[in-house]
Amino acid sequence: MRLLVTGGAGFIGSNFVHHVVAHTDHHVTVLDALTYAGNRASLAGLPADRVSFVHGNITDAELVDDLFGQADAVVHYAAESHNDNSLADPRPFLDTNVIGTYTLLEAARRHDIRLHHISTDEVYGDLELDDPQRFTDTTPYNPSSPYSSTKAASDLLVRAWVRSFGVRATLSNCSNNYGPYQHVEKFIPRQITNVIRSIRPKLYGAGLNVRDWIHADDHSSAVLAILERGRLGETYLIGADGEKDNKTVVELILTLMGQDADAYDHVSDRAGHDLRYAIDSTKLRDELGWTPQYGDFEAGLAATIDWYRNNEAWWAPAKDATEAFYAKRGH
Ligand code: NAD
Ligand code: TDX
Repeated sequence: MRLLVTGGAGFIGSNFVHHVVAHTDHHVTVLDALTYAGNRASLAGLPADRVSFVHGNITDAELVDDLFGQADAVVHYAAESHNDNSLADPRPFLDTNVIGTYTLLEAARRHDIRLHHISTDEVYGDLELDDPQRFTDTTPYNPSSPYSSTKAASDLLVRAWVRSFGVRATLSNCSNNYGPYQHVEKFIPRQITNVIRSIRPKLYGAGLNVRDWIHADDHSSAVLAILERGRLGETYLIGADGEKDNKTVVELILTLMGQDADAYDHVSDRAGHDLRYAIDSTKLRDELGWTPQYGDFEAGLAATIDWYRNNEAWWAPAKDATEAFYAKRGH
């Protein structure tokens, strides 16, 4: 199969490309605009006869049309992905997440091509800490931030194009990913690289917010299962039962890196900060037989810490600008 992967130079997209090369015979064409979040080095070392790279924007209808004409299926990761950026400047989120997804849907319709749309659990809003319920594919949409509202909009466009035009699409909403190649603006890599740089980790507010962590490689195996065996028009939630509060995660990073567990600072909270996400992935597991491989969060985190220690050349160019952005916002 010839796969077109949008956003394949980003964190989760590049992990997916590595996964596809390792576990299938598919050929991958990456379409990526190389925004601040895209990095060609995340695809280094992959065989040239399996992966090709196109530098371009998903809002470029002519380019997208051309690439859809050469592919058998499309996996759509490209997005503006960071909540704090969406609070500082929402516009690029509308352009890429909404207009970009619309552009792909129109091309999918013209070419009758199979499309898998990648989304997030944040479209469902947040849960109370003691709520026994977790998100399922019937949970009502209730996004909080400019980021999550544009992802919700993109999901609804996909569903409308399935129903109105018969586009052959599936959707997935995944919880928080961790692993190699994640930008240093995100929580886990920010704290790991802070410790490497002798900067104290920064916890928003009291740090009681809960995220449901999954390794990016487990996200990739789930997407491949949906692409190959998922029912058209369906939404699958992807999660690995990894709920942890932020304070626990920071303390674990510090301990694994040989520091005192309390050697971090509390900083100002994020506006509108979602309290808790939690995924019920029963549908994915029962229908498609998917199971996560990285059951041990502490082991996965230790491997991720090693990766950042061994790949400073990959993340160092982005570190100072990221910390300057946070300093300006009191984070
Ligand atoms: P990322 O910010 O690391 O990567 C995004 C990639 O998309 C970058 O390579 C960037 O250059 C590219 N891109 C951005 N705008 C583009 C455009 N207009 N045209 C072409 N390419 C463009 O993001 P990520 O964390 O890897 O997230 C990937 C996808 O997974 C997103 O759709 C996100 O909503 C979703 N998701 C992320 C998480 C998470 O924990 N990070 C969880 C669930 C879902
Ligand atoms: O320095 C920090 N300190 C801190 O306490 C940062 C950067 C974050 N946080 C908190 C905020 C969140 O509660 O950590 C948690 C995780 O923050 P992010 O890494 O920014 O992720 P989040 O906002 O949860 O969104 C992520 O998961 C869902 C991805 O960025 C999204 O793309 C995905 O859709």
